[in-house]
Amino acid sequence: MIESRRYRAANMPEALQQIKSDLGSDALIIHSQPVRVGGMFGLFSRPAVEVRAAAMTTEDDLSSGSKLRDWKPRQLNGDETVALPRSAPEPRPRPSTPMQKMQLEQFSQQLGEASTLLASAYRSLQSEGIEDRLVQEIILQAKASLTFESLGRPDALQLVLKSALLSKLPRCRMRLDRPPHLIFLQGPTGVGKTTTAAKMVSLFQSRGLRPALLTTDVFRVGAIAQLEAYARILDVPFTVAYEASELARKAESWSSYDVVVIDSPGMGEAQPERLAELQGHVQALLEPHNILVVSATAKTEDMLASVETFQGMAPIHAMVATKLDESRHVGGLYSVLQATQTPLEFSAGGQQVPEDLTVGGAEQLVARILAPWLAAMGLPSGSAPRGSDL
Ligand SMILES: Nc1nc2c(ncn2[C@@H]2O[C@H](COP(=O)(O)OP(=O)(O)OP(=O)(O)O)[C@@H](O)[C@H]2O)c(=O)[nH]1
Ligand SMILES: [Mg+2]
Repeated sequence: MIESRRYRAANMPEALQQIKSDLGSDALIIHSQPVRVGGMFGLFSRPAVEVRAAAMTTEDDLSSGSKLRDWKPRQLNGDETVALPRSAPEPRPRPSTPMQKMQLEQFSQQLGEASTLLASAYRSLQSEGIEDRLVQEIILQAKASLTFESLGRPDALQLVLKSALLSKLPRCRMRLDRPPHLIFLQGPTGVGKTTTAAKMVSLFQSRGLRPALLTTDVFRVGAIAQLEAYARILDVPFTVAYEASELARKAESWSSYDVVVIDSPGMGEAQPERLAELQGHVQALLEPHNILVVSATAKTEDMLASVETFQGMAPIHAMVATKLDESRHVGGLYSVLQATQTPLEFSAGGQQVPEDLTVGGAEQLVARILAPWLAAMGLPSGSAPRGSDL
């Protein structure tokens, strides 16, 4: 006959000593788990260990004054019960049929394959530069979407990973045929604001809209001439505003245009006067759509710092990511979009005006993030555009 009992002790050696003296040295440990004892409302409790042990006994053992029959709960340190009263015998599991055994084996094999796949995806997303906590969330979300049949299938995991990645980014609401009237491009120096302004104007033209170009960059040598040259090539009106009231007046005088794209000088934390001026410009305008331009080649912390700096001046409604053609990993950009919950409204993947600009770009971003993992799995990368594909 098998006897099983539960013991609770301060630590494992103490529990083993109890078991040995109660059940003898042939006793088997069936299960052990750390527990907490004492305390109030879950606070100040002490760690302990709970162990279930079993041993073979004979009727003789029970009748002839064996250790088992004499067994009683014992106290440790005067107040802690170290061994629990004898519990009811464990219900015996019904023997499995051959079919059930086969199903169990298949299931555990599928589970094993699924965890290997999930671990490889985890590593890949990490090395693409996605922040650790976010990778964990994405992998868990993808895992929860897998069905029994799809466990262990890389093609199925690809789909759920893609939708988990996309679900964490806010939706792009930019419509090329119905853009906001005033689009105000802002951002650090050299990220591609002026080039993007020209590309945008060209995109709006291609949809039959009447756009106009305006700049507040009166600081950088050659800035006015740069945008003026684009305006001439694209054949759109162009003007410069030197201060807030002039900006407001000129923007208003262009109310008959479908969309006015406003360029601004590059700036950052180190130029508080320019930032204050930018704030004045935003406040002077009637409902400008503020877009932060970031370079995908920048470090994650720098992109986050930019969002913080510009958001401190005026609300940021969306982002444009530039230089996607030059960035090897885009997980940092993904993490920033996710952390700040800012929609990606345009993506630029090259210097060509107007070719290298597309609306949105979250899908392409996700495709690029997944591309190395898909390649490792031997799956076609679908749409993993780079450079001028964007
Ligand atoms: N490779 C690549 N280069 C780009 C992209 N967008 C802009 N550039 C280049 O980046 C450089 C700077 O672009 P600008 O548009 O002048 O940048 P900016 O933000 O207006 O710069 P400042 O006005 O000085 O702050 C130029 O050489 C552009 O051709 C892009 O998507 N990919
Ligand atoms: Mg510029």
